[in-house]
Amino acid sequence: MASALRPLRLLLLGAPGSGKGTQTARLLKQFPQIESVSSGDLLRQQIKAGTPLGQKASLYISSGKLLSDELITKLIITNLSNRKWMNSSASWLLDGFPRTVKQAELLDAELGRHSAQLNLVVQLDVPENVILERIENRYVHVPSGRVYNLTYNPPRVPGKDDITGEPLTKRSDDTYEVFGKRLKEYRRTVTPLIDHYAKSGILEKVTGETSDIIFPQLVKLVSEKFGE
Ligand code: G5P
Ligand code: MG
Repeated sequence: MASALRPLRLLLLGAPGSGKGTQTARLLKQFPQIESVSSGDLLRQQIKAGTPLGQKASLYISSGKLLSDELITKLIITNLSNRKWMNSSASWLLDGFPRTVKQAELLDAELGRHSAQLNLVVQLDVPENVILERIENRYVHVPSGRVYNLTYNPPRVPGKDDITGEPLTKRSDDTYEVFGKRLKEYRRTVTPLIDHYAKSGILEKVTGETSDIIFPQLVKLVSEKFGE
């Protein structure tokens, strides 16, 4: 059932494959007034469009490395400004950005100028052995960011997006080798980032082996803190 909300500015953070995109889609369905931005989706759209940024991003993504803090922060802040999210009582969530302390500081400074600081950060805590099994079976619809898994949430028609019927693709970074590098990057960056948000008192953690276990915990957090 859809629910009303006070303005929510949420960051979902978690390891590659922990279910950030999956939880985002479910939250948007549950709370239709929330909108979302995924840094990875924005980059994949740039790659698909063949822009100069996309060409650069492609090299980083396919090798499992993070883009520079300055570049990704500029992309996201421009996106937030274009949507006028910082100057309104909009409710929104970020998936995959910030993921370094430097990115968090740059974002804090920008949001602070608009009195629109993040007011909730949720860490999705999913065991790594569970995550590894998911990636081989992932397919995505790049224009929308919709994500499928051949066993967990398969498309209704094999190889096609449920809504548009357009073809699904594999991500270039969903190979065993690159996924290992992405996990390593996550382990390297996550602790300082968690410390950063713990200090501001807005950090929560939800734990579980499946997205079905995690989702009700997320809904509870959002409803308790922001429900009307
Ligand atoms: P992304 O795109 O941000 P990651 O690595 O952070 O990529 P990813 O892989 O997109 O995160 P996710 O969104 O957390 O994972 O997970 P998901 O897609 O929802 O779920 C994974 C799979 O599991 C799906 O197939 C889903 O259907 C399935 N699934 C979900 N729940 C369950 C379940 O309960 N059971 C089962 N069996 N399956 C399930 O970033 C990509 C790259 O972009 C650059 C970097 O190069 C990065 O590596 N980038 C940045 N660089 C610098 N700074 C930033 N802020 C950057 N952001 C992106
Ligand atoms: Mg994702």
